[in-house]
Amino acid sequence: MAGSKTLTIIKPGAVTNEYIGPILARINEAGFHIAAMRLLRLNLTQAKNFYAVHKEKPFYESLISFMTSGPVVVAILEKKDAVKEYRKLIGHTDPNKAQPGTIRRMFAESMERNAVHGSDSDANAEIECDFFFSKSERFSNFDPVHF
Ligand code: IDP
Ligand code: MG
Repeated sequence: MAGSKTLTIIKPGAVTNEYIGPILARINEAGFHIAAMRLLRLNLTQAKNFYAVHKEKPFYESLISFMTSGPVVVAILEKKDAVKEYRKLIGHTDPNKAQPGTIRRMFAESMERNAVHGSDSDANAEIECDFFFSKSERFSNFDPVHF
């Protein structure tokens, strides 16, 4: 269903700090359904492809190095208006500017090490979900045939 899903990554740092559980709790409390999930370590090619849009930015090399530094959790989250609702839940890219109670405000270490990724548009959510998950790995609440 269009507009109902987003991709999140619990980034290295948050995983290392044992924040997987607390972050998933916030996600569930906010009414998101976890439709797919995996723990993995991004290789260099995957990280560069995922963040290709930022390749001219001064922080790109450092971001790639950080994102490949350890395991991450990737997940597809479902809710009405998922992209917008999840961006609201995670807060501003810079944790110092994120509202109290947001995931980044609670769990980020810095602008780069900001705990989680969230897709920024429905089109990118589609691309990013396809980047990590095949159809058979998804268990959508909007497609209850899986249950
Ligand atoms: P977003 O994750 O809030 O969508 P983007 O601008 O798409 O923010 O940036 C992607 C990621 O790159 C951020 O989540 C953060 O990890 C990192 N990043 C963005 N801007 C900076 C910066 O100015 N310094 C260091 N890292 C940054
Ligand atoms: Mg972004």
